[in-house]
Amino acid sequence: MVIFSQLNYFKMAVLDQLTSQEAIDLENKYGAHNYHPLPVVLSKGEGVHVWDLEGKQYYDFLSAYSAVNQGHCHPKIVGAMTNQAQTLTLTSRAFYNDMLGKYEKFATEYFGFDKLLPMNTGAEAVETALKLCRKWAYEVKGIEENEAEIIVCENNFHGRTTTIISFSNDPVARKNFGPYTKGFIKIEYDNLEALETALTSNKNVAGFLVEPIQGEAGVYVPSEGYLAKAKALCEAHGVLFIADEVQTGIARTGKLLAVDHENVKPDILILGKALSGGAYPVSAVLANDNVMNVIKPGNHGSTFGGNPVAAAVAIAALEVVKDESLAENAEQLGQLFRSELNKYIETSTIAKLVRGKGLLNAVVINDDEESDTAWNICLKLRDNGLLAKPTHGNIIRFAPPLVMNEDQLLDCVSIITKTLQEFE
Ligand code: IF1
Repeated sequence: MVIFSQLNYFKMAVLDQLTSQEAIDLENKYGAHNYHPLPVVLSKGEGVHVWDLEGKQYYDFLSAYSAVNQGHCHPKIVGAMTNQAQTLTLTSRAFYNDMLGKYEKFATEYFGFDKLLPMNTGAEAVETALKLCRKWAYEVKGIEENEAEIIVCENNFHGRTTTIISFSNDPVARKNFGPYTKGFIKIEYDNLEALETALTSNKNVAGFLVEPIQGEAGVYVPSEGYLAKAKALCEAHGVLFIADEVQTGIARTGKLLAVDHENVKPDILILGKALSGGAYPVSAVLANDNVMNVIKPGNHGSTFGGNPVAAAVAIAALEVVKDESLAENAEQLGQLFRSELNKYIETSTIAKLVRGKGLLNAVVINDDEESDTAWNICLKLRDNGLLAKPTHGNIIRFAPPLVMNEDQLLDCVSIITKTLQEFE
């Protein structure tokens, strides 16, 4: 056995380049099986393209779940990261560093808030927002301690921590992870009556946490005016409106933030993913002083939160969004994408509808949730040079990097429609 494993190791050492199958086998053998990836092994990314180990090129139509909005390995972002990484990577918040204050000033002015609390992952930022909302409820609103309730929506996705899955209704994400955190009221998404009822029948409501578009649920765009009316209801009841823009933010939906489509100003804004352009884990919670100032030294923190590399990367990533007009591009190309797909859907038996905003879209496949049709379509899309993945069952999310141009988009529409044609 020893000989075999040494030989095997030697073989691997000699093979500085793995085959895709070898890479998959390594993950299956040595990695936890907490994902079921599409069978493709990526080894290079640039702009809207990724390449597998055998050198095949693909259009990336997932963008790492909307983290790579600025395109893979954007030179300005990678340059900022490389430069900072060779200067000072991490100080912890035990000391000041010369990058964090600059980033906080830049980002609070960029999004229009008084303060920013820096974290690393989206889930950490959501957890931070929940803690902030609760503390504000006890110390400013005057709710009795440990009695605060936060309203959330059915079919939400806000991350994978124990508290966050406590208010998920996805059994796969939730089962056997109990006991669950209390203090959450679930209501139907895009239902203002349900929100009003929850606000009027519970005296301890502290906040309303909502995705401006429900991404993982299948790119559910709420009715026109929902966000604005929901914010108004929260205001009327002295409840914080908390927008989770981890997936919908940073120009993805055709505006800088998805809430901008309705000119809604959240009381707490949660950002992640493309805040770094996918180069480095960077997330953030933004709020005005009346909320953020309840946080005192020692209340909250993180080893890597606000580190110099994250600060440098986030500034560059946000500059790229404006310099390259990514929101405007997402708006235009998104309209083109949906209008082209709708032409195909008119006569299709396999594709039921396309929905979305900007370049966050999904196509609903005409088959039931349990079928593997959407998965098989994604396998064929992969063979035809485009990578996408179903969200739930029969819904395929299409979310390319926002740096795509019109010719590339039309090329992708052609790949998608030709692939769907094979399933008619
Ligand atoms: C997975 C999708 C899932 C998010 C929103 C917070 C977070 C996410 C609106 C947490 C993360 C990722 C997580 C990843 C798959 C992907 C995802 F919707 F984007 F497709 F799962 F629903 N708020 N979404 O979408 O951010 O901690 O991951 O940085 O967990 O499988 P994170």
